[in-house]
Amino acid sequence: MLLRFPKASQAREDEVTPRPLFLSRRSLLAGGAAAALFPDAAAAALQAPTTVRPRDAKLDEVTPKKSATTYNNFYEFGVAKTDPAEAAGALRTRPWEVVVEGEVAKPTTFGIEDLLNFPLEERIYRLRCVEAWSMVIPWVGFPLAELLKRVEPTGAARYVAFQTLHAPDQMPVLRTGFMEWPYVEGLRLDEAMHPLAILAVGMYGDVLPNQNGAPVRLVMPWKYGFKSIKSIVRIRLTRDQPPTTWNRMQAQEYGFYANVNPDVDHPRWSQATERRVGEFLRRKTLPFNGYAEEVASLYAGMDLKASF
Ligand SMILES: Nc1nc2c(c(=O)[nH]1)N[C@H]1C(S)=C(S)[C@@H](COP(=O)(O)O)O[C@H]1N2
Ligand SMILES: [Mo]
Repeated sequence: MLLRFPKASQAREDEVTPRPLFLSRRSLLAGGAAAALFPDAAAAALQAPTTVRPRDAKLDEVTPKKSATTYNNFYEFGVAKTDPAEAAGALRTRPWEVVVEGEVAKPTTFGIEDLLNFPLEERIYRLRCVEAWSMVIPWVGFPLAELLKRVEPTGAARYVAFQTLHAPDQMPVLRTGFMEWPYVEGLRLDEAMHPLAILAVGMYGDVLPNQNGAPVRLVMPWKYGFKSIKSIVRIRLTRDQPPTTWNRMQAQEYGFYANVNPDVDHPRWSQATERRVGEFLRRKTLPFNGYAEEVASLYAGMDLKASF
């Protein structure tokens, strides 16, 4: 299940059908669980243990891949949950570049091949949508901090702005005038640098399906799903808080922070519980989606009801 993606040098130009390569084994699971899951892990293939151990991995069953790839929000391809799986085949994910610019000493354009060469890890995270459903997904990616360190943020950088591809020829909803495009998101720089924040290039041991945000997306496990912007082409470090798509549309309903918080209801529904996709009984929603121990200190002294 653990994998490494093909290095750029190993991938053929015409390789449109992605294939997983099982070159190295690495896990953020607790040692015991990792050993149980990967009993045959060759010691030589194990990389340095990491200190980040999301605690939920053992508690939550991974959502079936079929559900995670057919029940999606990717409004560029339609508003129904099944639209992205049906329409995102039109998205061209090669060639692909991510421009990283703004308040940085070294503005850099990363090709998708460069991103696949970051040390990839598997991380099993909950994704909690603001619509009160959730999934548990084994992502493959690397800490966003690793990318940001490469470009050397200046002392003036306080926020990070993200932008999705804007391609009306490939994204049918962009031709309708419904919503303002491209989809944009933003984080405070310290949130972006947190070790739980990752850029994902894969899931379930394979590259990302288009409908899940190929070829590279953000995953912010302690925030509502809409912060986890898909198919990223631009990352800009800024002095001022950047606009975000859902906040711009409906500021009373969607804040800039969007931390999962069972105590702050959405104006039109409760956020206290959630339905795990594939289950009937609702579960209690946890503060920061269960990652409070890791991230709550980022918000010390803030009124989370006001800054929702
Ligand atoms: N570009 C873009 N990114 C997006 C969205 C979107 O519509 N467009 N939807 C968001 C929402 S609301 C959620 S819940 C997650 C869903 O991710 P998934 O479909 O891969 O589970 O993606 C987020 N990222
Ligand atoms: Mo969402």
